[in-house]
Parts: sequence; structure tokens; C-alpha cells
Amino acid sequence: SSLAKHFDTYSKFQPTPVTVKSLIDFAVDGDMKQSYKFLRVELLVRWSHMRKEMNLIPGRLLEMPSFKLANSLYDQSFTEVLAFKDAEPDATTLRKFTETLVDIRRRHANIVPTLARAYMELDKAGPIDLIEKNRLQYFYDRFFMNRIGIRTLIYQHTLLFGNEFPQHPQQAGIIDPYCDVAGVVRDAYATAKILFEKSSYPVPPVEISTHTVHENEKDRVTIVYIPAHIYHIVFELLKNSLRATVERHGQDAKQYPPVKVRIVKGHEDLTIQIADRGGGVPRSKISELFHYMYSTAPKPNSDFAIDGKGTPIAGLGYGLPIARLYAKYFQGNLALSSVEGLGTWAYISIKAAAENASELLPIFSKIRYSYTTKKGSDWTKK
Ligand code: W6P
Repeated sequence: SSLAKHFDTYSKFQPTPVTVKSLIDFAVDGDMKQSYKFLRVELLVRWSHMRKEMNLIPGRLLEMPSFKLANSLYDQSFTEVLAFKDAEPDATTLRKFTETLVDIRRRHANIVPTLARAYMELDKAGPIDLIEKNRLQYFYDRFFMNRIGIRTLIYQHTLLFGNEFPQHPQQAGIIDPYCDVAGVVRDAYATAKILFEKSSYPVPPVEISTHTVHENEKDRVTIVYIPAHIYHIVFELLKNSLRATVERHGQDAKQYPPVKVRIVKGHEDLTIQIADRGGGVPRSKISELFHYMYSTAPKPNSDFAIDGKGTPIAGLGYGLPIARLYAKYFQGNLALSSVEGLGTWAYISIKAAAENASELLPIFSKIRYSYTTKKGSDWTKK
């Protein structure tokens, strides 16, 4: 396309990772002009890295109708931001830029299901071999991680400088300097509960406890973080735990063992442990839970059966891999360990200190491109 030379140019720059700390600091004393100057380049850089990487994945995917649709949206957004290249940051430009970002945010709201559909189209078109599957897994992880970063930057700019949002009094844009983790877990449970009840599905109870190594915050464990990200991760894991519990004990059980959530703040990590008695998952199946292809395949049971209307409680099936990306995005992690026959323990690790919560971003690299998901120099350093 006519944008190819711009992809070449901008992909030569490295993405600039931000930290939760730098986002908070900027929310306090940064100005719109600075943010504009940063974003009009940074967005192009980050998009370009992914466009270059598309040359390295199985080409057939690029030809799928849904993938083409997604790419046409990216081209449009790239072009719109590129138009600000030489624009003086006067009041009109700044206002227009913010409006453009709001449009872009909305335009890309459904990219995840669109790319899930692209994968299904590819699957229907013919057999995908193991190496291709691994490449696609690697690419989707990096693409969606890149997207999380871009949307975080766009949300932050539009929240701080736009006017369409009701501002949350306590938050600095999308960041809550006193994020009450237990409160977020309760919110996620409440939403999961409504979702299950809508499908006349029983809802096991949840037990939440908090612990901290810090003497002065015993009754309320808080963290400087993006509550929406914690919510997203916890919601996904809770749904899985609740569903497993119901399936294990039967829909007509008189009572269910609670899903236990422990929130523990240490010096370095804040860990959210979610333990269910849902019968566990065999070890060989654990990594499959994070495979985009595995999730895309039609499932014999559970997910789509719950409300009979095809509104899946477990979403399109990209919930777990994307939840893990949210966890890893600021140098955290999501790990599952399971005892088959008993239950599953999920661990969400989050950096407790905002200056250590630094974006993990994919960098385009031909040499490093492989079908492993090992960390290498194709990820940004802190
Ligand atoms: C299960 C399967 C699973 C996935 C993710 C989180 C919790 C659970 N429990 O049985």
C-alpha cells in the first residue's frame, strides 16, 4: 500500500515504554501539547512494528476477509494520525487530535473478535500446520499486547484532555493511585454473578481476603494501577473458576465450595490468588487454555451451552490469553496451576511499585522472529 514507506520509516524507531509512575506524573503536571507531540509519533511507531511483523506470519491469514477488514481500519487510523505530522500544536489542532483519538478508539473496539474471526476463516480455508499455529500464536500475543499499550495511551490522553468522559474523582485518567483491589474483585464477581443468573446458571460463593506486609495499610490493600486491567483479568478468571465449580458439583447442587480469592501485597509483588474446587485441569491441557486456535475451535460442551442462545459466558474464547497479556503488560504475570481431580489455582502477579510497572512491548525483529514465546530482545527492556 501507499503507506508501506511510512511503515518502513517509523518501524526504525523503537517504541518508548511508559511506566505507571510516568503516567501518573504526567497526569499531574504534563500538558496536552507534550502528550500530542509524543503520541503523534509513538502511535505510528507502534503500529508500524506490527505491520512489519505481518510480513513474517503465514501469508494466507493476511488474505482472510476479517483480517483485511482489520488492516483497513489500521490503515485509516494510521493515515489520520500521520496527517498531524507537521501540524503546529495550536488549540484547534490539539482539539482535533483528541477527537481523532476518540474516533480511533471506537473504530478499533471490536478488533479482537474480528481477528478471532480471521483465525476461524483461515481454519476453514485449509489445514494449519503446527509451525504455522505457533507463529500465529506468537503473532496474536504480540499484536494484542501492542493493542493494549496503544489503547492505554489513547485512553489516558482522551481522559485527561478530552471532555466526553465523566471524570472519576479519585483517578488520574485511567490510573487509580489508591486502587482498592478487593473492591475491584467484588465488582468483577458481581458482574459475573449477573451474567450467570441471566443464563439461569447457579453462582458459587466467593471469599475474599486481604493480606499485606505493610503495617500501615492493614484494612485496605491498595495499589497504584489501572483498575480496568485488574477487573478484566479477575473477571475472566472468576468466570472460569465459577463455571468449573458448577460443572464439577452439578447444576442442582445444594451448595458449592467457595472460590477463594487472596489478595497479598508484598514488597515487590501484589498477588491475587484465585483458588477453585472445580476439579482441575490435566497438566497437558493447561497451555492449551492460552492458545488462540484452541479457543477458536468449536467446543463440545460448556462455553456455548450455558444459555442456549450462543451468548457465551466465556466470551469468544480469547479471554484467558488476553487476560494474561493484561497481566504481563506492566511486567506482571498470570499463571495457572492445577491439581487434576481437585481444583485450579490462578495467580495474578502485579508489580507493587508504580516505577517498576513498565510496559512490555513487542519490537519488530526479523532475526528474533520465531515460533517460541520466549522472551528475547524482541521485547522492550525496562
Ligand atoms: C478451571 C479451569 C480454569 C481456567 C482458568 C482459571 C480457573 C480455572 N478453573 O477448572
